[in-house]
Amino acid sequence: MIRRFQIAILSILLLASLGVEPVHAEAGEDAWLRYAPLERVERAQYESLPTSVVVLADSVVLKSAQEEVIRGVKGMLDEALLSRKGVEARSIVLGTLTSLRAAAPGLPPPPDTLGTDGFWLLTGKIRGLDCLIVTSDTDRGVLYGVFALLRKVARGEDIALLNEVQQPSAALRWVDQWDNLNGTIERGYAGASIFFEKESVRGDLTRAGEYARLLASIGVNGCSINNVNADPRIIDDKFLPQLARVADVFRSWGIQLAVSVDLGSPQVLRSLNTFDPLDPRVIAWWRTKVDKIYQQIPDFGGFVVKADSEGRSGPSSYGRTPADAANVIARALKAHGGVLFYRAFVYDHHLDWRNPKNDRARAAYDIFHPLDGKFTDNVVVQIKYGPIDFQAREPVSPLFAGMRNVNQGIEFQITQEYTGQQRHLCFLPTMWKEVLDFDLHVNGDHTPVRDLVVGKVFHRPAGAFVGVANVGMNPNWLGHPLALANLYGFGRLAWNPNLSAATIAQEWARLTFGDDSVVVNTVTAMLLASWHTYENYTGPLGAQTLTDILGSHYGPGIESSERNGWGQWHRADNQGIGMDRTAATGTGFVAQYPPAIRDLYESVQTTPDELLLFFHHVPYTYRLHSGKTVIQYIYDSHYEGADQAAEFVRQWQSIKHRLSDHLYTDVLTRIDYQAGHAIVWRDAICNWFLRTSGIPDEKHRVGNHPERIEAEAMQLKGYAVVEVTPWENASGGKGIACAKNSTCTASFHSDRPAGTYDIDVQYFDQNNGESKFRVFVNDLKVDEWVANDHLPATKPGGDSSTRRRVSALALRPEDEIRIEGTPSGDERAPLDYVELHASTK
Ligand code: GCW
Repeated sequence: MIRRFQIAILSILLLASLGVEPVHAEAGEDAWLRYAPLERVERAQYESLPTSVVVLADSVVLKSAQEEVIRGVKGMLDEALLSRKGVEARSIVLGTLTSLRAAAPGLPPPPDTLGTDGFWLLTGKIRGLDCLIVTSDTDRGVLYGVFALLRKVARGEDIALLNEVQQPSAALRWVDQWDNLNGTIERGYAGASIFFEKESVRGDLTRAGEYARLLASIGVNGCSINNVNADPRIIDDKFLPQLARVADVFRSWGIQLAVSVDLGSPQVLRSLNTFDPLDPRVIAWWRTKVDKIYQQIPDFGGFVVKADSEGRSGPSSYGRTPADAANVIARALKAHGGVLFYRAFVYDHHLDWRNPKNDRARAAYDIFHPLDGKFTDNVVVQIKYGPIDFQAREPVSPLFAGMRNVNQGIEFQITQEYTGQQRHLCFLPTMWKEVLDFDLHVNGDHTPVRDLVVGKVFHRPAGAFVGVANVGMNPNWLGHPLALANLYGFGRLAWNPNLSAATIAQEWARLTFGDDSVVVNTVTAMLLASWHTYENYTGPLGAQTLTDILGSHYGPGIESSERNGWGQWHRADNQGIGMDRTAATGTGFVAQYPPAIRDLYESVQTTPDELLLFFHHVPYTYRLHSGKTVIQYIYDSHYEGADQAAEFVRQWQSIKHRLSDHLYTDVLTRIDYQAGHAIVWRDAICNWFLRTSGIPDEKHRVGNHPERIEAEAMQLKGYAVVEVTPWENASGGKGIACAKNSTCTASFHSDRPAGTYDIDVQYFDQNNGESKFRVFVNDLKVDEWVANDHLPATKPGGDSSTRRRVSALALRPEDEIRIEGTPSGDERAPLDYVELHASTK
């Protein structure tokens, strides 16, 4: 570490002595707020920028705004702005409209209403001096204006003449964290909680403050900090001072603190023998509790509730409805201006899978639609974008069209639970945009989801965007440097859902990596291709992500969806695949949509291919609109997806010299792994469908791997053959594991012509040991490594399968290739196969 630091310092000194600035793109904890120095040419256009910054009133938020301008201008333009109390010279002026009017009575009114969080950027004269004004009705709006201004500079935009108003589309733009009090995070893939450790709020909340700054920069205004599977202790009286400390670090960034609460709290925390929401003692309990919270946190945002879902307690225990429960708590919050988010993710996870009429997709609508009009106006019903659960492809939830007299919020998942867990590149704004742009045709009108969720269509007082973020202590917040584009994209879409995915990708790449257009364009192209690529190798035609839904939600697990009560069924058998959700013959789910959409999905002919299997059960030989059969599509899309994942590696390699070594290697390691894991996915799904359908791949790829040598077919010393379950998650259904406590070997002789080869060693890297591997060609050691990744697996299978590439080896016929594996703990140096490819180098 120290050595690396010394080298970094030396290279900076060296570059400085040469008068050269380091220009290589970097990422890291500053994320998109790096304020990297602009190139000289671009900097020139900001020469006439004011040299001081004036804040018209005292407030913690305005102070943040002022410090941010100073920080941004220093970083990008190397100018030290002076902070002033009054306008004495050309200045950047920050303040609310009211204070601005007092300072500059002659100022015209803004060209548009600003709303609570909107802002106005304006170049104008104050006391005859040219000023750059950032104003709003609220301090928070000024802060957002400052970030927008700095974004313009970072992107080299002209700011000489500004007169621009921006308002957010939704009043509530929140992120949820699923952090547990012990510091773990449910479905978090980037280290420990930034909020909690050892059953308490962390002593050092520096990261929480930095997170608040990141969130503010994209216009997020609320954050619920604990798991929706809530620990009742979060609102124990003893805990409230700790929550107040988090609220303190959030406050200066305009972020309202919220928490998730367990409906059983009145019973668990105090010896009430009930949590029946309509029991007067329970009503009083919530009121007192909420009052106490507001005594300590006057700007508290509110609560998030997950109830009657996945084993959580809920109103159904007392025959009460979600509205009964929500309203009791919401009324207590209302007195203080707080909001209650009640999640519509309520379903029975013990559904009888034998009954073809049962359908988990129906649950949210069946339960909440009848409650339309029954929630108080500070309740937001928080609806996942699709009717199942954050899958890589789902139709939009019909509930967005089904509740006219209730505030709605849309819930997206920034943390990539079902979309590669930040080990796979998957830029989600592309998917979110499809959801937001989807026209549900309420009353036959143009009613895209983006208008429904913000309350525009049904004239609701509030609307919300919620993103489950799950950032952690990992320096770059989400683990994968490119995954931060998802957090950025969430905030930008919550602010303005009309932005395109391409604009967001490009903006993010530019802010994060600087102004090298080759880097920006390459990264943008990778981001934009990534969701569809992921979908291609993980789940076809709307059959959902074919992952292990009973365990990690990570690698392939095709049958884990079936024959259990969770209801993520795809109903694949040896004749066909898909859920019949039609009104005529299926579960009737389609009838939950407005007529135009119902008709679209009711008919197999008009259902778009990408959702075919979500709505219909069809034979494998069914022909898609493209003319391809379903089975051939499954094969082709998985091969295309894996090929595209390999392409990401080449794209990233093509910009190597423009990136810092650290960034290059960090991302390369991940996308190289992804390319390997995409092959694991491809093979598992293709082989499973080949065996199940009995229909061969027209292109003869599936099941044919002439370049592959199965480990179980090698000469083994100490290694034993093991069956892998499910079988499709290992090549040939088998692997080998070292049965001794010392080193085992697996070897074979090359039967290829003399040449240069890349050797891919496919092995299993479990998280319960750190096996060592060494590769020899004859007696020459050509590679060695330790299997010490932390993949979500304790046994050989689709979650742990990974590969090591040994590049550019000269091989002669009959050369012996030998792999030595030394087990560690329960990880028995397991291997799946080796492939020899003519080298590309
Ligand atoms: O997707 C599922 C997750 C659960 C999560 C649940 C939810 C917090 O697997 O881990 O619980 O959704 O959204 O409540």
